[in-house]
Amino acid sequence: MSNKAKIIEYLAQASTPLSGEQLSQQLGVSRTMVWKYIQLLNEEGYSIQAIKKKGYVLHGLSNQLTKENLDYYLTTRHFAREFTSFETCNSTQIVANEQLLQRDVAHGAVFVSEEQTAGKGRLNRPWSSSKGKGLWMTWVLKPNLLPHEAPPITLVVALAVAKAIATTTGIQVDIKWPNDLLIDGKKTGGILTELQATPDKIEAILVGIGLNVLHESNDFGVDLSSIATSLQLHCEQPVNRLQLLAAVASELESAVEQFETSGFQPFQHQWEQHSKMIGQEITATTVRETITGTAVGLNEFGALLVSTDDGVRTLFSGDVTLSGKLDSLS
Ligand code: BTX
Repeated sequence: MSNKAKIIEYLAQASTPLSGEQLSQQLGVSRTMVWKYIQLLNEEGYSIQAIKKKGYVLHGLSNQLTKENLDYYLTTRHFAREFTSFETCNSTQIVANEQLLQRDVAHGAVFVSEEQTAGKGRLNRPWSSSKGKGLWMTWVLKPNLLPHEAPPITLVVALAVAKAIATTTGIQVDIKWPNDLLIDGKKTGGILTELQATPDKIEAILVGIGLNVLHESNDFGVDLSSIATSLQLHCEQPVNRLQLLAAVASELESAVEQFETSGFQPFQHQWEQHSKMIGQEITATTVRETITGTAVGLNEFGALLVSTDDGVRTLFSGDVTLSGKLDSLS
């Protein structure tokens, strides 16, 4: 752990101000060095106040997406240990793909950007990724799976992200098949999974996760204001993006491990419980057709089962609209 990270840890644990003398003894560096570290931490976005004759007090943890800030929260063995962040990029999916072509990227590596200028959703739909407001991230997975076993990974990831959101903010998001995270019917997150494989082997799965975290209502443009929401709009406490990112890393690490060993079956029931769409009338649009019926559950491969007048249909991909709700939910 770096000296700066140690200072944050000592200050976060202290119930009274810590003097420069106390910190210099704990770290084994001079008081001038302690003062310099405090300046740097404040520049990085932490809020550390120096109270005369008493010492330093930590008021706020930084929301800046740096490796050092993340390390403070990270508990994983592998996930997010390889961490690359950008102030801006076109799309973290594109960046991750470029990196994979150039070097050996680790399983569980993550690429994060404060802003994306060409963020994308499924079928190349645009994904709005405003600066400093969200978590726009791509995880590189190299799981021990065969290509045909990979498709339910989107649902496994959705569940893991929902759990991370619940532990960090207390918000119970609703999961809409196959890749949306909703609060009160509005989208707060989306997942884009891109598989790189030969018929015999998965080279990598790029899991793009877009989470609207810190947006105020007027941060969404006209197109999105009626269909999108953010976590902060539903949480009374300030939401810390780094804490959320670390929680996502931790949930993803254990979920992917379990998926590799046991397949989708252990997630099936949990997923059905998390999703309000089961039992509802839906319209599903696939590249081939539009189907209307009742969503009755998932099968062991993560496909959606829809009861229609012609019997139960099995959907492997598509966009779902809950009947009576806006098209934009898809
Ligand atoms: P999707 O195709 O299910 O959703 C895209 C649709 O969602 C858009 O057509 C638009 O209606 C709506 N939308 C766009 N931006 C937002 C937003 N910020 N909040 C709510 N709704 C929105 C979902 O695709 C998958 C999104 C993955 C995004 C991540 S971010 C990191 C990574 N990099 C990248 O380029 N994409 C992924």
